[in-house]
Amino acid sequence: MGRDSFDLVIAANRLPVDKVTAPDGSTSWRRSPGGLVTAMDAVMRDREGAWVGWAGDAGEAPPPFVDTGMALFPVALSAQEIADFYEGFSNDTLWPIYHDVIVPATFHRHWWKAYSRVNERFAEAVCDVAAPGATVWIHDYQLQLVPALVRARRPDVRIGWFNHIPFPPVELFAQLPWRGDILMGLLGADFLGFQRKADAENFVRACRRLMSLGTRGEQVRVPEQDGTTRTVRAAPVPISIDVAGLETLARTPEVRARAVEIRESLGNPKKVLLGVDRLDYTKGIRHRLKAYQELLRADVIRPPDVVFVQVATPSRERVDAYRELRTEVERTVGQINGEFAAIGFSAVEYLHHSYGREEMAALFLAADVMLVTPLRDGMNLVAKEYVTCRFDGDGALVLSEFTGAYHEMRQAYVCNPHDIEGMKRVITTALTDPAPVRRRRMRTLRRNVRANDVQNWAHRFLNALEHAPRRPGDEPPDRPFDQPDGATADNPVGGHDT
Ligand code: GDG
Repeated sequence: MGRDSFDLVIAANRLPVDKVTAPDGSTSWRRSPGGLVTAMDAVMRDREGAWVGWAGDAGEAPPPFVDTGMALFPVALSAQEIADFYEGFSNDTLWPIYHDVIVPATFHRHWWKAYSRVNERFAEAVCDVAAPGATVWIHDYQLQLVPALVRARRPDVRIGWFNHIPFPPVELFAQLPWRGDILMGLLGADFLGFQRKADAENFVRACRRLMSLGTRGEQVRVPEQDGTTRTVRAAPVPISIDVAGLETLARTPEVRARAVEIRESLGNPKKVLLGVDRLDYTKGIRHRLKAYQELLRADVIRPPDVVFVQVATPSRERVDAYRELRTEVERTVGQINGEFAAIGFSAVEYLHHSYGREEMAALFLAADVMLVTPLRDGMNLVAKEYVTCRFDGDGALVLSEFTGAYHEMRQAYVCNPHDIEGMKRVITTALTDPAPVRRRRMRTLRRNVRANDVQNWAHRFLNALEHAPRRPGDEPPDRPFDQPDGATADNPVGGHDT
């Protein structure tokens, strides 16, 4: 590795590469699919960039290496830390709290200790490679303590953090025994980016209510140990996808031919419905299946005219709530097929695998109706990927109003996944609307997604970080900071919103 310090340092739980083991036992790195890598490509083109993250295996970390033009610095996680920091605190404490407590959160003090320790390790790794005055961009809920830990060691660097998932309302966030440490960890940043305006507002409100900090609009005032104050800005910067790259892929003759082949192997139904999700309880797969089952029972739709393909990518299989979800989803799929399939065709094609990008694009192109019905989702990239692949202008997107994507894609067939009757109506409309109506909606959706692609998102984030006010006086002096609104340590969620 040539350099040892960098102007731009990314820190994310995972490195942007996966280890591949060949049949002869040799190993190499393959760039992970996913928009974040593409976005970083765009911003690293003109600067020297480094990426700090876990390489995916328990135990000692591999030495730093360069891959696809990025300097990669692996952080080690022991098997115990994977269980406590990652599966435990990140995915079984924070994830449910940040997603409306769809399942109850689990609290363990030793998970929190592991979370703090691993965040320390990430912060050290970042400080080791950041050049003087560097820009540090930290990602997601696994690394919420890193901003303050980096600032304590390196006051010279500019620190940004982006939350890929929702930030919960203060009433839910307040359940966390370590809520104060998390808020102070995040407030080490200069700029905090969120998917929706409501997420940024929830964060600012939590600072006011739980930490008694002064706030004004998007800004939070943080007292420093030396008696001065600092300003931190929290604002929405909704993430997107690599629109040009994905559309180019969808237009290739191979992907188009594969889309035709997929429909043929499904028996050329009149309508194909599709769901693509990590098998996660936030994604609303159970509610979607229930609505579909009731539509079948009411004879509104019937196989083999209609078939529903559900890709459920394996996810977090060592966490109990995920194991239970899988059992339940698979039981329902079995029930639906038992009732409505016949020899030679099924009512639900359930695929518990992960597929290549080409296959995903072909599935999108083959689907008449895309069902994106999460109970809560930070953004949901699948919604944006579907409309991007529909260069033919056809297709219908059914979209939950509880996704971040809904705020940019209101021309979709919008549904509330908790309202099964309502969801059935929306799915029926999406299946039966005349082509001109469908195509008009799709045209607007495609335009909206194109207007904010992932490269644009990365530039917007870095621009906001660069211009974030750092000291009082940097921000426009239009009105005084709101004082904390009467909340106390005993009654943190009391008081009124201003
Ligand atoms: C988090 C937030 C936010 C899925 N299966 C396969 C596959 N995928 C791809 C999809 C999409 C991505 O994975 C999933 O992104 P989502 O946005 O839908 O959801 P999360 O994984 O929960 O992501 C979310 C996101 O971060 C970004 O900020 O939008 O709200 O929860 O790109 O296409 N890709 C391939 N094979 C699969 O089997 N190749």
